[in-house]
Amino acid sequence: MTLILWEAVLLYSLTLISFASPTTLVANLSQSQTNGNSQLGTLSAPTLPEFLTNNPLPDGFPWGSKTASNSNPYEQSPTTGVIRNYNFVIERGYKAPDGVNKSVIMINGQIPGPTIEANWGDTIQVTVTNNITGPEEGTSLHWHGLLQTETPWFDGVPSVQQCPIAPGSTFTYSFKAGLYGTGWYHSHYSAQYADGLSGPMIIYGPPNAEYDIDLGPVFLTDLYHEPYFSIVESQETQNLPLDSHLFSDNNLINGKGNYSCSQAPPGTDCVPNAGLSKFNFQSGKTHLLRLINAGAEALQRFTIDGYEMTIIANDFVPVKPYNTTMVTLGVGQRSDILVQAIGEPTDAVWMRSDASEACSSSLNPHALAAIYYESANTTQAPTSTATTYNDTLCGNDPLESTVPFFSYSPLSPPATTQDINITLAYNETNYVQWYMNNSTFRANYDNPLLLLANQGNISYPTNPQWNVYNFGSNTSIRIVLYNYVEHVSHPMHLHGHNFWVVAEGVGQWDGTVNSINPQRRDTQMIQSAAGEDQPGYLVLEFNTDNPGVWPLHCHIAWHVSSGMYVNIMERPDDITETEIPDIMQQTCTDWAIYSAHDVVDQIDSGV
Ligand SMILES: *[C@@H]1O[C@H](CO)[C@@H](O)[C@H](O)[C@H]1NC(C)=O
Ligand SMILES: *[C@@H]1O[C@H](CO)[C@@H](O)[C@H](O)[C@H]1NC(C)=O
Ligand SMILES: *[C@@H]1O[C@H](CO)[C@@H](O)[C@H](O)[C@H]1NC(C)=O
Ligand SMILES: *[C@@H]1O[C@H](CO)[C@@H](O)[C@H](O)[C@H]1NC(C)=O
Ligand SMILES: *[C@@H]1O[C@H](CO)[C@@H](O)[C@H](O)[C@H]1NC(C)=O
Ligand SMILES: *[C@@H]1O[C@H](CO)[C@@H](O)[C@H](O)[C@H]1NC(C)=O
Ligand SMILES: *[C@@H]1O[C@H](CO)[C@@H](O)[C@H](O)[C@H]1NC(C)=O
Ligand SMILES: *[C@@H]1O[C@H](CO)[C@@H](O)[C@H](O)[C@H]1NC(C)=O
Ligand SMILES: *[C@@H]1O[C@H](CO)[C@@H](O)[C@H](O)[C@H]1NC(C)=O
Ligand SMILES: *[C@@H]1O[C@H](CO)[C@@H](O)[C@H](O)[C@H]1NC(C)=O
Ligand SMILES: *[C@@H]1O[C@H](CO)[C@@H](O)[C@H](O)[C@H]1NC(C)=O
Ligand SMILES: *[C@@H]1O[C@H](CO)[C@@H](O)[C@H](O)[C@H]1NC(C)=O
Ligand SMILES: [Cu+2]
Repeated sequence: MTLILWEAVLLYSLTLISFASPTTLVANLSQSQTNGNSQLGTLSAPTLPEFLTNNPLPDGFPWGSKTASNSNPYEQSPTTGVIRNYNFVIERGYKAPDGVNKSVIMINGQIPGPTIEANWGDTIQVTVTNNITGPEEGTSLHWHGLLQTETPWFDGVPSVQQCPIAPGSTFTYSFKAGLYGTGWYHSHYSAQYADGLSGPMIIYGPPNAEYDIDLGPVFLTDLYHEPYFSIVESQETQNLPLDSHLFSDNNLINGKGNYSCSQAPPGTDCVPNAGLSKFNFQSGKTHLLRLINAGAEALQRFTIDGYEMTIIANDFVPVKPYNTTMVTLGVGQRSDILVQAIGEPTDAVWMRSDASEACSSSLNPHALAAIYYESANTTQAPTSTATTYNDTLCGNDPLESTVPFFSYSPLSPPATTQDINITLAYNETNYVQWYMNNSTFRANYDNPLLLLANQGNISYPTNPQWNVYNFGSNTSIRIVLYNYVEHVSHPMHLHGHNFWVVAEGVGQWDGTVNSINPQRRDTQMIQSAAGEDQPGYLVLEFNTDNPGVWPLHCHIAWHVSSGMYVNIMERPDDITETEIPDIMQQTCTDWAIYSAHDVVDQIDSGV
């Protein structure tokens, strides 16, 4: 009781102090100590498009008369012939994003990684050098949300389209920016991206709403102080309880956060008040913010104290603008939002992102960043009060709210339907695994499926399982996912397509679908079960306009590590007709040479 009383007094006096003199917001660590060469989260971060400064376009933007409402992006994307070149060197390092010195994997010394920018129809070309040492590891980069329609081999998933990029090797990805909006890229090798190997990817296209200032990426990530490999090891341990939870240590906005060092184990290299992200607002202007959930596990709830926000795109799909005071983002999802700076020129206000307490597990779920108007004192902490919201639903906004701007409807009925049950169980040696139709996935790094299918090989080992669903030459596919597990919802991500979400909910799906211009996107939450015969369900549809082998998986890093993953094989006959560049086979030759003398420690599914 004394303790409670003492806490009350302490809280009270803190409140008094903060009223007496506003707390300052001066970082204890330099930008280089928290985020390396990245400028994200600083007041000097550029507004976008940054590249226009160096690469002015003679005739404005290159999409001509195409607008967000008159062009089908899947059939009518422009081809500009412009190549946007990036050179990425991947290395391990130590940074302290929230003041705790931790092992990270960086691109060009940056965490988050460099922002890729392109116009709709450009070619993005990224040369990746794997310089990961101490220990060496393979790697690969996936371009989340892009369809790879002309280049299905550059999707970046080891065991599917390529062998891992061997330590010391260099590999060049080259693909079209065929969709536009806010995307991101990340490593698809084990859970590497949880150590920071990811970054924003922004593609400019015709707008579907007016705004004045593009503030650029707002990168939301849960943070784990332990290296990703140790976390995966801790999950791939015998006899873990089926309902055990792995808690993140913190939550970050643009790679920065605050941490109370007394929470850390004794001896932790920790500095309090490391520094929070800061953003500029100009009074009277409308700002575009590009929210990206690039985390490992957490469902993010994004708010700006007292502000209404207008959502204009979900993933790479512009939507009819709708208003909200809280934006929900599952891992992998993006939302473009417009925010009107309705305050005074001297205003300062908190931006917040909470790892949902109902849907996720975090020791410090509340991420903060400061927004400063043009005449605000940028060393003072804002004093605004958090917007309250309902944290109950572990799903996305209602499908009635999320209506694509360009109207496009699925064929009805689809040519084929596949049900997939999602369950959680111990495997034969008592490790907790996720099962898709009773089968947990394990990658074979040495035999990428697309390359085998290209040679006409479409029959694969069933133990361990490669979870290949061969849809033959069907012209359209419906996938009905049932989540039989209670208290866990999942962000389901499909490569190679924006799927239609034709139904979503909890209980026995009654077969009803929304078939008129339903929400399209590349990642959608499936809700948890509400009881034994009350599964969460998610009904996806897409047309098979993109021959290839496409992962469909949960985007929670630790779940995909434990097998929550299948491969969609689309039009294998056309895959055999495809000419795949020799460099894809070269990734396997290099990987074979490397793995012949270094043991590859694949403790998880591999992707
Ligand atoms: C960090 O900042 C706080 C206040 O902002 C200060 O009290 C503390 O001494 C600083 N710590 C270090 C290691 O600089
Ligand atoms: C972080 O830890 C690494 C490894 O222990 C060490 O080399 C480095 O100096 C530390 N960095 C800081 C800023 O303390
Ligand atoms: C890779 O790392 C080594 C050792 O740190 C360094 O000497 C080399 O310059 C790096 N390579 C690249 C391409 O940065
Ligand atoms: C950051 O954390 C420190 C230590 O817990 C705390 O004293 C300080 O008030 C926090 N700063 C902010 C802006 O939340
Ligand atoms: C949406 O929010 C904006 C900005 O607060 C506001 O101007 C607009 O009137 C709102 N629209 C609706 C339909 O409420
Ligand atoms: C900004 O706020 C800080 C901290 O309260 C104060 O020390 C400084 O004088 C202020 N600057 C201006 C220009 O008012
Ligand atoms: C919160 O959301 C849940 C799920 O959508 C709903 O059942 C509940 O009524 C809501 N609560 C409030 C107070 O609005
Ligand atoms: C999924 O589980 C339900 C309930 O146990 C069962 O009736 C159904 O046959 C299963 N479907 C598949 C594809 O395994
Ligand atoms: C069970 O899962 C663990 C962890 O992925 C794996 O090492 C082990 O081989 C699996 N056991 C069987 C019998 O497949
Ligand atoms: C689903 O599981 C059943 C039973 O193991 C199996 O017969 C069937 O082939 C599986 N379906 C697919 C598409 O793998
Ligand atoms: C899935 O596995 C369970 C337990 O091994 C078994 O009882 C069930 O029949 C299997 N279901 C299918 C569709 O194979
Ligand atoms: C297909 O490839 C797998 C993996 O290399 C191999 O085990 C299998 O024998 C091959 N099948 C055929 C028909 O070549
Ligand atoms: Cu999951």
